[in-house]
Amino acid sequence: MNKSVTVSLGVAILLIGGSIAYISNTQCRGGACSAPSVDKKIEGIRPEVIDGVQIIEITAKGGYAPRRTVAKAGIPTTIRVRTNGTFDCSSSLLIPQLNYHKLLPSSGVENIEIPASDAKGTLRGLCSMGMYNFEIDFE
Ligand SMILES: [Cu+2]
Repeated sequence: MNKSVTVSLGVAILLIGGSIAYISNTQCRGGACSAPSVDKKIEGIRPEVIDGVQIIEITAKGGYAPRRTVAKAGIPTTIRVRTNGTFDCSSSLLIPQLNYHKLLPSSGVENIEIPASDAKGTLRGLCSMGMYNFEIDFE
């Protein structure tokens, strides 16, 4: 084996080894791909309270995110639903417990005010067809 063959063999081994390490780092493990783990991170964030009003942010586009929010019970709350190029049925939002039903604009912000007395238990929102939903747990 001459010198240049040995060097290129070494480079090839390094490249193969590197790409195997790269692939195993980016692979989904146990069916958990990057998207659900991002959702879990968002779920962990407590809603912000501004001037005594709790703001719960929900994004509506191809479903609702985060799917579950843990909020504080018994304080005035605003559910802020954002659409951004939302042309699927998640823009047709229903919150049965609040008798709320509205067709949201494809892009915009909708504030749904909830009095302190209604900020309790579990509040469920869903699209008008019932395929997508989200849940707010007041604790
Ligand atoms: Cu739907």
